[in-house]
Amino acid sequence: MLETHLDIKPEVAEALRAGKPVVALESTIISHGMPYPQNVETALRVEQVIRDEGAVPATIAVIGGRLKAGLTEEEIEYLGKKGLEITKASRRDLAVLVSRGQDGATTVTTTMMIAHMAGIKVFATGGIGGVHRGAEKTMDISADLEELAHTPVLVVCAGAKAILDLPLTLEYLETHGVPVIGYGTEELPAFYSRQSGLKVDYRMDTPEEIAAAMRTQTELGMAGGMLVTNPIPEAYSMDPAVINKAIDQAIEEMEALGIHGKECTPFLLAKVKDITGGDSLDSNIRLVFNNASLAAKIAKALV
Ligand code: PSU
Ligand code: MN
Repeated sequence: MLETHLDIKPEVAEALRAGKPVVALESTIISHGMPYPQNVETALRVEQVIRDEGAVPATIAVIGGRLKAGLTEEEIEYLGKKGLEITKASRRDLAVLVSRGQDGATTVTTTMMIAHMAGIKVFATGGIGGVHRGAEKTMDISADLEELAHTPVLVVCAGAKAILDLPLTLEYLETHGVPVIGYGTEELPAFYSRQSGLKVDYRMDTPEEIAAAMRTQTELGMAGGMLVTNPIPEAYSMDPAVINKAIDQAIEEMEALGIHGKECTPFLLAKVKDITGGDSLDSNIRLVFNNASLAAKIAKALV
């Protein structure tokens, strides 16, 4: 039944059959996370980073109602050009988009879902959604956290950014049984910068160690995922004071405009980019490459 909705790109299907490493990539980052044309350039380059490591990339999206595990260059270009016109697709959107034959840019949540359907175990992105600041009142908690609790896909990200309430995000992950691993660090990285002042659950220093933990989680019959947080390379790390000030200002504007729900993250990303004169976008692009490279190494260690 599933097969009637899922298209696995031949190159990806072949790699999975042959037991070769595959890394999933999301498409909300393309349509909603970055402006055109940097979004398309980044999406294509990040696939190349994965190939250079000897793994096969599978960018995931919903196109014309088909769940796609692996996109062509033309499809990536299409998602990037259409940008915000493409529906940001979380779990609640998936069945409706498919039944209507529409397009969707997959978030961490739906990328994990489709990766799992296709048999892909490792996924690289920039940042995950989390518990938003003020969630005590708004109840704005990303479905990404719930998906990490239930779907056995390992997600490599650069930590969570301060547009979220980081301590509450960690609490939520703990409650739902998701291990948070720091790659080469004990401190939770904060996306644009390496420092958050918070601790991860476990520090691991090699892709092999991470792959072993994921393999064991599966052997134990545990259904959930794992979150690997990979600090942005030193050279591109932003001053926490500068970036946090920009984030505070962006949140103030967002509240004044009454923006809420799924528009929050894309609004804040675009605003922070404007306030920092584009510096945050450069950092964002670099950390995605860094995560793709680590994810490919973990995928290789897993097969
Ligand atoms: N963080 C980023 N860039 C992004 C996102 C998060 O730095 O593009 C996207 C991811 O697709 C993530 C989604 O899954 O935003 C979370 O949205 P929400 O908070 O509405 O669940
Ligand atoms: Mn939300």
